[in-house]
Amino acid sequence: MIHKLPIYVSGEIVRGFGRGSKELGIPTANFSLDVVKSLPESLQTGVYYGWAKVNDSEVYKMVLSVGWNPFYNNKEKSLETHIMHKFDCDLYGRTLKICIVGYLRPEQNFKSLDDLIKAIKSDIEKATTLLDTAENQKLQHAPFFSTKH
Ligand code: ADP
Ligand code: RBF
Ligand code: MG
Repeated sequence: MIHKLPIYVSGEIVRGFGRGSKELGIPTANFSLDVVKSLPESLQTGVYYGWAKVNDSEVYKMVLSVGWNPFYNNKEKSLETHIMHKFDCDLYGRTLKICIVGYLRPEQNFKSLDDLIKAIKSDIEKATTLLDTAENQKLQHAPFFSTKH
């Protein structure tokens, strides 16, 4: 069964393998394993889109990967958010709040790093458009983003 969306998740941004920015040119803010384990089991792995806020920033568009990154064959399940905003510094230790709005596709393996990057760029384009609908815009203003926790 597919979990009903939206889902709201909040937690500290921790260090991952550092591959997002270096290898892909697409940084992803990682949540700790505790946060990953607190997700409903019915939330299937895959690529999602939604809204994100770091500490007291604005609410930005985001894309999210949930799973084991088949291209890298990770041992631990991860929850990684790429925020569609250019930040001037790194965000480790800050609080990330996300609203998971919709599902895009399952996680896949790819023949090359270039194919993985192309797929993520296409996810970002789709998410950018999908988040402009009136229904999805409403979630950008959800009370979740204006409370402290
Ligand atoms: P890690 O493996 O430690 O998660 P990444 O290479 O994936 O490292 O880069 C993610 C880090 O880059 C984030 O934790 C954050 O500090 C920083 N960062 C800068 N801009 C963004 C952005 N637009 N979206 C997500 N993280 C960003
Ligand atoms: N990793 C995969 O192995 N397969 C995927 O299909 C995949 N899709 C992703 C989609 C998005 C929008 C993002 C942000 C990441 C995705 N990743 C995927 C994870 C990617 O491998 C990971 O972010 C980097 O390894 C850096 O940790
Ligand atoms: Mg990352």
